[in-house]
Amino acid sequence: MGEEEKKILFSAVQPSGAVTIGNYIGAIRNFVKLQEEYDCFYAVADLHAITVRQEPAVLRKNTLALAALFLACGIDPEKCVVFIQSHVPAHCELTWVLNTVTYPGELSRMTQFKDKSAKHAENVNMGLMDYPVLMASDILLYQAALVPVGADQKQHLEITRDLAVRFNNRYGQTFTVPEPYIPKGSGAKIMSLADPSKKMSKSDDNPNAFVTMSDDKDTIIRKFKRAITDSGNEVRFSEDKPGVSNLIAIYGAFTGKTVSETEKEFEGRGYGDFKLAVGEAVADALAPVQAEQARLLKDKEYLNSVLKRGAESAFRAARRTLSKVYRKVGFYSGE
Ligand code: AQP
Repeated sequence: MGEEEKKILFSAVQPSGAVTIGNYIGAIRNFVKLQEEYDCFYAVADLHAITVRQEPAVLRKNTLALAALFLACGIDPEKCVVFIQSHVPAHCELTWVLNTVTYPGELSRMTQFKDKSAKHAENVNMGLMDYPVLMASDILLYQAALVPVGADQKQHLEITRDLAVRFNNRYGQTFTVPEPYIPKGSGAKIMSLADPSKKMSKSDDNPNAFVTMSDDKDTIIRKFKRAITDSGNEVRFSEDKPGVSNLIAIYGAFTGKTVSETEKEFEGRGYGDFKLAVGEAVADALAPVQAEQARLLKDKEYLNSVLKRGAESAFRAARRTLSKVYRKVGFYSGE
């Protein structure tokens, strides 16, 4: 009795490849921090992943690996609801209804749609365009007040808010209008190691552009050694040094050091030393996570039980919102 009700939080990651340290810094590590304060729903977004062509066997493998990674990073399934998006049909059901209050123009304007359409010109499908409506459904189904995401997803959060307000205005108060939780400073958008003007993405064709959460130490160090840096040799965070600034942000995320602490540590030591130190810091931080993920992946029975329990809890919460939506739009319930 008397315990204050916690606010609800939702977020998800697509199993569209091996998860990168960008996904971790921008999103997953905040999932862990926020689990004490909020009632959290964390999903493996497999429905989103197929908006780009996936190899079915690889998608299945990546899905379980991502669920295990959530737990290995410290998401506690006793505190949070961890589930696979396609296990809860309400995500697709609400998407259909929200599609009827969404305009094609607002979807075709989305940066991610434009980028991915250009990149996958042979497969510009309706799902790719409708991605933000499915994402709005994910969030609104759980009445989430907060959504931790990287800066690249800000535009999709805005459309989610627009759709919630539009639906509420048309049919009466139904959805909580969510706020984004975007990490402050440079961690909100980790850039590609091969081209610091582009964000780091797990589906980048160049494997040297990203470091995955499962790369081994040698690979990590090699990738950082090859990372594109800027002219000069001074380790300093500034707009005209996007490559080095990105490495400073990554180093800070894994060591807890501030920008000025890092600049001081590497004063007069040059890029070579710094890149090696970043690689070592990242590899050392990832080693225990990788070991725990591997242990979990061997215990499929446990993982399946967590995901089954998660899907059941998510289903119950989602069903409440979906029933309300169906009533509001005038669907006959048969009761
Ligand atoms: N480079 C990044 N820096 C900070 N945050 C990032 N995120 C993604 N890339 C970065 C955040 O990670 C969360 C999960 O992302 P997602 O898998 O749902 O989709 P995405 O944003 O499209 O991520 P990717 O890695 O670029 O995947 P692909 O290549 O498949 O499209 C989100 O909160 C995102 O902001």
